[in-house]
Amino acid sequence: HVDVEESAPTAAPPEERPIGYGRLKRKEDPRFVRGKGNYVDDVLLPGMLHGAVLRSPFAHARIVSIDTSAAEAHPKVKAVITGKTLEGLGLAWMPTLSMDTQAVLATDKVRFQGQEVAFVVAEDHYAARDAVELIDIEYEPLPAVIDARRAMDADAPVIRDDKEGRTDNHIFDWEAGDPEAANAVFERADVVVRQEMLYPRVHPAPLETCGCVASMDPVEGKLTLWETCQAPHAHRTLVAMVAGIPEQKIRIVAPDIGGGFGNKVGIYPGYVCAVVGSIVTGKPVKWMEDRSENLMSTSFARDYHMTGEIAATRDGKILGIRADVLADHGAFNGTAQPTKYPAGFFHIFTGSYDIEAAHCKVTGVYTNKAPGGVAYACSFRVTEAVYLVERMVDCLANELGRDPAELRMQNLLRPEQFPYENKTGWTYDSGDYPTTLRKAMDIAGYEQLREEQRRRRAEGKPMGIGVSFFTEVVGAGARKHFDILGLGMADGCELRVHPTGKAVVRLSVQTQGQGHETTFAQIVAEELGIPPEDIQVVHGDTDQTPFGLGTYGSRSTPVSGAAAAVVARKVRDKARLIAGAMLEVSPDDLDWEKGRWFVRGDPSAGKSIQEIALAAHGTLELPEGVEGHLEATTVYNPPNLTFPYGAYICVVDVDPGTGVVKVRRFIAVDDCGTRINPMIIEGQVHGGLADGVGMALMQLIGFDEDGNCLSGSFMDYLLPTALEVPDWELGYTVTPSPHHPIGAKGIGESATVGSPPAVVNAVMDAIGVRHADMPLTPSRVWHAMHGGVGAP
Ligand code: MCN
Ligand code: CUM
Repeated sequence: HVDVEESAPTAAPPEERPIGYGRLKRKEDPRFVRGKGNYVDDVLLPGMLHGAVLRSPFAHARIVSIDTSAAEAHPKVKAVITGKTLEGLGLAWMPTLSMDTQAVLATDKVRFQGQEVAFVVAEDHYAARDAVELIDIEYEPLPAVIDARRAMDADAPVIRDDKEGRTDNHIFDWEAGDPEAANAVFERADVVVRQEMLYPRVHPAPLETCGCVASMDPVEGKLTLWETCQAPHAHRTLVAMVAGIPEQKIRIVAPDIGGGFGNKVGIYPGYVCAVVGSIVTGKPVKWMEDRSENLMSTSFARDYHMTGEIAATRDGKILGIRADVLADHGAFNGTAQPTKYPAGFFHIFTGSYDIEAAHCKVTGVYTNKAPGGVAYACSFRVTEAVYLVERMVDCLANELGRDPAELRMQNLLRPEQFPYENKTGWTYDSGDYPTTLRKAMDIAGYEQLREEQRRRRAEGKPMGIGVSFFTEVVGAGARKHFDILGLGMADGCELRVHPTGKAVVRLSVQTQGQGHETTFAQIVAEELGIPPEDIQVVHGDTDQTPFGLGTYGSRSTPVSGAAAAVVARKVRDKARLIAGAMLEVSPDDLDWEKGRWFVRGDPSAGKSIQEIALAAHGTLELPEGVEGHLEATTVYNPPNLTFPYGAYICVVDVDPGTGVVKVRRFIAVDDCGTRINPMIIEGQVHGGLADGVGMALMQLIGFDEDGNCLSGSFMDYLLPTALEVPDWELGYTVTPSPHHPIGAKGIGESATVGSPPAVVNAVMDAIGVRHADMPLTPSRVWHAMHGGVGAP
């Protein structure tokens, strides 16, 4: 049953009409709302054992000795695995997504608090946890590097002394743009504003933590690995390379995923240990981390120390932007990003503005903190880039005494400049920025808000209005330029239409809550005219789906969504040939209307896609060169990325006595090109806006000076609830991507990327301070108001 919401904008002009039934209710939700989801922790296999990880209490320490005898003597323990065990198998270290190495279980030193040191396999989860406590380890504590700004000091302890010849904590230097051109515009600018800012370490914190079930079939030599995973095919190849198991003997299954947000892109030591545990015991082994393990040891996000500089003329024309960044990558460089780009896509930091020159420089360093990075709905560091430029534009507005919305309007790229080549090598595909900003200002009632602000100020009530305008870059490949560990970012897709006209589409991407089972059916439905409920979407199982690099960087719609449209068009073309044979006319004389081919000039003579599917499997004599059945495959290699954008306005009230920030209103106008399912898009935006409020006001993975993680639970790491967020006020514009088959751009991370600067800009506007770092907790805001931390 197709359930189309009343409010579906069916009367909208064609370019705004959503794809394949628009606001279709999510096909996956009945199982979720009835408690029938199938998550990794729901996987139960006969004879299954349970693993638990022993973790380091120190941020930096030498391992003197490990005594596992008491744990091994525990009656329910089946195996105790240490770094030594793994060394024997050549598995003590594994490659990271950045071509670095990471300890699976520590052998020489521990390098962050929470690092994996030993793995116990036992009959049940509780016994495994108990036995972990019985392992006796002697550590020799070492001084730790916690502040990235100290990492390159001459006397800083060398963290990665496992690497031959290493004498410091430097990882990489990387730059983009033209330094000379940037210097030239900065020299002739009337105004230069410089600001240091930190995008603090935060965590994606999905509700479902990470884990796996590893089952090695000793007879077939086949490994089945159920994993919380955003990229099953990439994981399979990696497992094959790391463990030396032939790739065809590995099956990765990502069942229902309870949120990923980037946390489930990489491979964690626990997965490798579970595989080894299964090989050693001959039984399936489940490992599921708890909340503290998730927050303390899995892929964090951000941790960028940035210095921004913006140059402008006195009348507010922005000429250039520069950035100097120190990137804290933790103890192992495990960030996920294309090989060419160690700072991800940070070089989109020129934002949405028509400028003359730009230059950025990023230095990566090791610290004694958990590895990972890039995660948390960031589009490969676009979060940091957008935060930098949108804070800098506000700093400039502050310096010039200009209204921040008006200053943005003056500098935004104009529609006729697209496709626009920016100063760091990106080609923005399409956009009409002023219309989008204008729309957000209209929804907000911007002029009235400024009026109200003046009134309230006079009464001693600080109110702030924060604006941000962001341009994202999502949808990597092309495979020539974008890869993970050498695997190019192209995605396969397979579509079969069965004899009764029902279809199955197989994807290489992996939903973690984004609704792919619905929206990908809608894409195929739009192209073939088969109703979405007749189209089954298969994903998350490498035995059943074509190769592709998975879901992150909001690439599913730009890449895999394009593949789904292309494969459906291939099926449609084949259906045309078969319809010609059925109607005994030349295929050239057929026209398509949604769901059927008909004879040009005689619409009554036609064949529906369902009739054609049956004939394709039947006894009909097929034309020369046409194979039977109705199916197709494709691999989509995008010619460019897509550049979604948006204008956000945040209204806050600040309690002058306590520094508590109340987000009163939040207006978000997004443009993700052609909209497939507006309801799902709104859900993605709602989630991302909540993330943004969380990061701006309350989230921080903090450490004390010894490297103890201070944010290991939801008591300390705060997720915003319905109480902390307003009713979101959304709008949209539609500027299709010119190169995408249906004109769609990504949306999954737009709001997380665009909203933090809007909130921070609003708070700074309220308290009249140029800059204070996130999270803007009450104490930080209070101190900033009273000339303390973060005052100009
Ligand atoms: N969509 C649409 N029309 C468009 C664009 C997208 O209807 N023009 C739909 C898509 O078809 C898809 C959803 O919106 O159902 C998100 O699509 P897309 O922007 O392509 O992003 P991905 O599917 O690749 O999702 C990844 C992105 C990332 S990288 C993070 S991080 C994040 C995010 O999605 N993690 C999430 N949103 C999340 N939402 C949930 N519920 N859970 C997560 O873990
Ligand atoms: Cu950067 S988090 Mo998402 O790209 O999986």
